[in-house]
Order: sequence, then C-alpha cells, then structure tokens
Amino acid sequence: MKILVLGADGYLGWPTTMYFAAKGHEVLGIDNYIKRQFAAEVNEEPLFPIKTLQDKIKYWNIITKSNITKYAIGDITNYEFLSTVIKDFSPDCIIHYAEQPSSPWSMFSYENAKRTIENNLIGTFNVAWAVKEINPDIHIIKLGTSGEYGSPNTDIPEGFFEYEYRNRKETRLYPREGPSIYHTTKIQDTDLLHFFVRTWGLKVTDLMQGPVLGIVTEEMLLGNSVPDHTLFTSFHYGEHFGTVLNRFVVQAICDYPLTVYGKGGQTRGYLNIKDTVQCINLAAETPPESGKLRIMNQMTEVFTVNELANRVQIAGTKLGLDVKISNVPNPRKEAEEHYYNPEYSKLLNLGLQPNYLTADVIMEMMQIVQQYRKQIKQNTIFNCNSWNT
Ligand code: USQ
Repeated sequence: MKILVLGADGYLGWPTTMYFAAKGHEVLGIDNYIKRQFAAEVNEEPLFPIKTLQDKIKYWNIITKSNITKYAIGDITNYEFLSTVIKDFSPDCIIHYAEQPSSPWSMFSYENAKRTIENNLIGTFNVAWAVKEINPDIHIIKLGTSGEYGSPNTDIPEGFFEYEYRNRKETRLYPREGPSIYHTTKIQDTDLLHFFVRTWGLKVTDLMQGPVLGIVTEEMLLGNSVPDHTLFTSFHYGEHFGTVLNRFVVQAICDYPLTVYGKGGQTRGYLNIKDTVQCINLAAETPPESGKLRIMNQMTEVFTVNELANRVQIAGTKLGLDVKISNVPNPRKEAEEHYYNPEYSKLLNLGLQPNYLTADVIMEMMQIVQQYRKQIKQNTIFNCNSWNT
C-alpha cells in the first residue's frame, strides 16, 4: 500500500511510519513540528533527544537499506499544501494523527483553546475535503479518543447504538460529552467525518483510542534485544503532554510521589504503544465499505488511576525503588468515581494481540527512563494548571 502519515513526527506518528515501512509499504510522513512548538511553550521537551523527521527518515532508510520512506514538511491546515501532496503521492490510505493532542494544554488559555480548535478542525476538514475531491476511494484512518464518550452511567458501544424513544427505534452515534476543549474537537471531527461519509461516500475508520503508554516498538529494536535510541519517539512526561502511566514511570525514577489526581477513581481504557501500531495496521488492512463510518474502540484493558499507581509502585519495588503515591488536588474537571464499561472487541476480532500492562512492561520502561534521569525537569511535572482558574 501507499500510506500517508499525517503527524509523522509525533509520539504515535513516528512508530507508525516505521511500522508500515518495515512491512514494505511505501510511506510518506508529513509534519509541521507544531507539537514541538506547543510543548516548548510550556517547557515540556520530550525526555529523550529526538531528531527532526527528515533526519529520522534519512537514518531509517540507511539502516534498513531502503529508500521507500519519504517526508514532506508542511501544515495540513493549508489546503493547497495538503491537496498537492495527496495528488502527487496518490495514497491508498491516510492515517491522520496531525492534531494538537493534549487535553490539559487545550484548557490552559484562550490562545491554546483557539489553536486547538483551528488546528484540529480545519486539519480534519481539509483531509476529508481533499479526499472527496481527489479520490474518495482513499481510506482515512482518523485517531479519535475514547474521551469523546466521557464517563457515562451506561455501557459504551463501539460508536453506534440502537435506542428506543416513544415506541420507535433508531440507530445513531452514541451520545458524546467531552471533558476538555481538546476532546470536544475530537467529537466534532467525528461529526464532520460522519457527514462526509453520509454525503459523499467516503471510507473512514475513526478510532476511539484510550491513553497510550510505553516507549519501545518492534521497529526500534531492529531485530536486537536493545532498542536503537536514535529511533526513539517523542516521549513526554510533563503535566500537559505526558499520558498518565508514562508520567508515573518518570515520577518513580526521579523520586517524585506519583501524582494521583483527586480520589484516583477515574477509569479509562489503556493500551501499549505497540498495540496502537498493530491496531492501525489492522484498520488499514480492512477498509470499511464506502458510505459507512466505522468506529472502533482502541484499548486493551481498563484501569483506575489508583490501580495504575499501585502497579507502578509494585514494579518500582522490584527494582529497589521506594515509590510514593500522593493524592494531589485534581487540576481537571472530571468524575473521580464513576461507572465505566466500554466495549472493545472489534479490533480483537480483527486479530489484535494485546501487550498487557505487566510489571515487566513497567520495569522495562523504568530501566530506559533511568538512563535519562538527569534530564528529567521536575518543575514541569505538576503545577496544577487548572480547568477552573
Ligand atoms: N491523571 C492523573 N495524574 C496525572 C495525569 C493524569 O491522575 O498525573 C488522570 C487524569 O486526570 C485522567 C487520567 O489520568 O483521569 C488519564 O489522563 P491522561 O492525561 O493520561 O489522558 P487524557 O488527558 O485523557 O488524554 C490522553 C491523550 C489523548 C488521548 C486520550 C485518550 O493526551 O491524546 O486521546 O488520552 S482518553 O483519555 O480516553 O480521552
């Protein structure tokens, strides 16, 4: 296949680019480095030094002795740029990660909220419009978020559900209620894509992904037991850009009590970064029929924040660390104790082999983070940047 990866410089975009390239697909990775800029504004550089996308791809092509992976630097909110790339490359599949990905960052200021809305909504709109104009047969795989559902008091289906109202039945998108501006843009992305699918028969897969954890994917190992650090992805641990398990691992290594927000009963579906790339591949290999929006819940196991903290503490003890847990004031507006029961069988039925969160997985992460301990900026870990202030 010819695969266009939008947001190829990011935490998930770079492992995805390598994954498809390693399978022999022709990959074009695009990025405008905006996430690097957004993160730098809040002093949150990734823990590991990360080369530019150009340099990563050049390095990848040298060590894998191939030249099928290419890059283009540009902004997908610029329609001229995006449509030219799609016309020239003529992809079979577009994987769309090119969004501002942090909920806390989107809530930090008016400017951040506005930039999140502009970047995410115009970007997605441009992708859908360009595909409609150039070739509606291109399969769009869009990274949504399980946060679109909020934390409802009923089970959560995979996208659509059947309901009955005044003795009549209908099937519609399950109601969504985002806890941040970021999550709300993802809801609007889904609505936009659904409209394009219904109106112009596009083929779209929208993945409701839970918070991702982990550092290493198969392609960083290059067949060895130790990863090549030059191929590492942008691993964040700060209050805005780090996901919770990744943050806890870094906190354990630098003797910072794990920052459980509030009561810690917040429950989400999580997955390993290795499973993200597997899921994207499974989606790419099974495009939906035209005119149908396919939604799949992308997660492999459900935890409360307290359960995650306990697991990190146990893994830390095995490595001789004295990991403390602290219930800090919750900077977010979210339920801290709630029902949560999402369905997530579609990707398993397509063949997903989950990498579950074992003590070994956490210890492996800790051993890598340990090597970069001196680079950890403790002052970016918790400043209680709040939804309410
Ligand atoms: N949390 C803590 N302590 C921390 C950090 C987070 O208790 O130090 C809690 C949060 O309050 C939340 C849960 O852990 O209840 C998950 O937080 P997160 O920061 O790992 O995830 P979230 O902000 O929800 O967003 C992340 C990614 C986003 C992705 C989303 C999936 O930034 O790209 O889409 O996970 S979901 O959460 O399902 O919306």
